[in-house]
Amino acid sequence: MSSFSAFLSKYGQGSSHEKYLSYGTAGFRENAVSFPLHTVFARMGVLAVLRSRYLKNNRAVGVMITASHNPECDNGIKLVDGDGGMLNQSWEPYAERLANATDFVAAVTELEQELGLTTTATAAGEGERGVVYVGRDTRPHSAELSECVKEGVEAYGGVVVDLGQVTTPQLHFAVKEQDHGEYRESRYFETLSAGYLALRDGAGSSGSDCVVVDGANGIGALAIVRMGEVIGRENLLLDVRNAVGDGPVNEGCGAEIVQKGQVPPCGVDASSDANKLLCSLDGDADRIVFHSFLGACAGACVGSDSDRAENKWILLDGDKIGCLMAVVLKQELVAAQLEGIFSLGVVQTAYANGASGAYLRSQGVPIAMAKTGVKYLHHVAHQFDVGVYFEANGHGTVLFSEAFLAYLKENNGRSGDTSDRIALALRRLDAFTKAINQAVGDAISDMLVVLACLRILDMNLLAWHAMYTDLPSKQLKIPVSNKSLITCTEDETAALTPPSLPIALQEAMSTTPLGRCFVRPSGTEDVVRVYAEAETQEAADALAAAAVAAVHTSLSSSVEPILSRQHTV
Ligand code: 16G
Ligand code: MG
Repeated sequence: MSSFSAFLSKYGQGSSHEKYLSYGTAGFRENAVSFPLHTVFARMGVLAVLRSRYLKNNRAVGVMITASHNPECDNGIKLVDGDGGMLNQSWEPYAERLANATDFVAAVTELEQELGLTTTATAAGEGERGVVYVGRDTRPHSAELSECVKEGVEAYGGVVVDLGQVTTPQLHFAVKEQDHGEYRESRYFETLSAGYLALRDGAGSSGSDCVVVDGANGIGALAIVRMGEVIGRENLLLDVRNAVGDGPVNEGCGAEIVQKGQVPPCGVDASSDANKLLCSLDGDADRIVFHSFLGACAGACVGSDSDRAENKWILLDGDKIGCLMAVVLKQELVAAQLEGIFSLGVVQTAYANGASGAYLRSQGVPIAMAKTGVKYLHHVAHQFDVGVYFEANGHGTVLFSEAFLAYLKENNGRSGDTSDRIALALRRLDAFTKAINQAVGDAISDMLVVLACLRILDMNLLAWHAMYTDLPSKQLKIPVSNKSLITCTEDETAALTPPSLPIALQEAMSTTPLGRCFVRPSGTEDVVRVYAEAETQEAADALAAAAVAAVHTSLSSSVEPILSRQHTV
């Protein structure tokens, strides 16, 4: 589409929907069948051009078409900022304004003026036009919706770089790496695979790492096969289940149901897959959890004989991944004699199992807390030179400070007075920075780093699982009409309102051994989420039930005055 007026006649000036769309934790997300997403997506193309033009040197930004772990009927949009991270939060209201505008031209003009972008993009010279990288997942409606975004970009004078079907982290990586020149799809695979091979180099046994991958019937299954080819079967043996076309995205499989539901995905088998390392990605491959069926085993085992006889299923979630990476990073920082010079810390959310926090403290690793949502953890992780962040649901990565990266660049490979162990530690730390996707949490990158970390520690999956034992936990959601009545402290560990709620929750916890619970309004659905953990599963279930009751009671008492006022009018 060449002109802005043609764009307007196609998509209209006014709002295409009645519901006010909010920019949730990770962008807009709706049912793609019943909600008119086309106009919203086209408008986000315009917003992306504005963002790129606003950034220095016309830095490219990204737009990803995906509804992540949601059912296949949903779709959504995630905006990637010029540094490869998530859209700067100060721009989220602008995205909402354009998505919901009843007079789109007026809204764009107003925004241009507010941002000081007085020349309209269509009249801007070459090099000032704004560049937008567009990626999409494998959902059936994603290709069409990505065309809408591209039309918005081009109609507003921007330049599209179409990445086609990519994982969300591939798009983040491409935007982050744009300084290296023109977009080259293979750069992602080359960088991560080289990092992984360097990280495992010289560690323990040789031979292939073996892993069964649940690709959630989505884009991750395609990208991971490609990564496996680049790495080579002599190093990595992948057995991909739930590939594209095996079923609807995320249906019966993928990280969401595995972690939240604490059940294995379809496509794996308790007896024929026993003792294998299994992992599940989500629909856009920006998170991962590991799992396994315990079976009869020859060497050291965890779990009782009866657990193994029953092929008991175990889950290694984001907390376990974060702990594993933190342990390796701490070990190598100590070996490189850098402990105390560069800081290391782990960022968790209220969902982190209490046992993982206790384990990290026992290892002398500081913990910082953040609100749920990648953008919040990412921000907090920057306070460390080596900042590991993971949500229990499997979103996470490691960030390294500029000072730390500069130190590695200067010292890695330096010979002379460096002992072998110092040199090895520097090599490993350097390889870690390449194998991990520092733009955003990345299921494929995280999987490679986990495999290399297990090698470095000479640990099998059972020893990893035995690092600490999770406290039994329970998660529930309560559909509510006004979730905003529930408010929490900044790190979401305690409720603030309605006023009776924190008191009731505190009371329930005080009578539960090792009991901890919290409630929070979801950032992605119209529900209040409940988390409870305790010494036993029964106690965790009971605590969760008590928290649900406390939410209902506090909400009904908080709406009572309004109802009674209405009655008296
Ligand atoms: C989004 C977030 C995830 C968070 C989840 C919480 C990103 C990329 N994803 O999926 O980090 O855990 O929302 O959802 O930021 P909730 O607010 O509905 O519980
Ligand atoms: Mg996702």
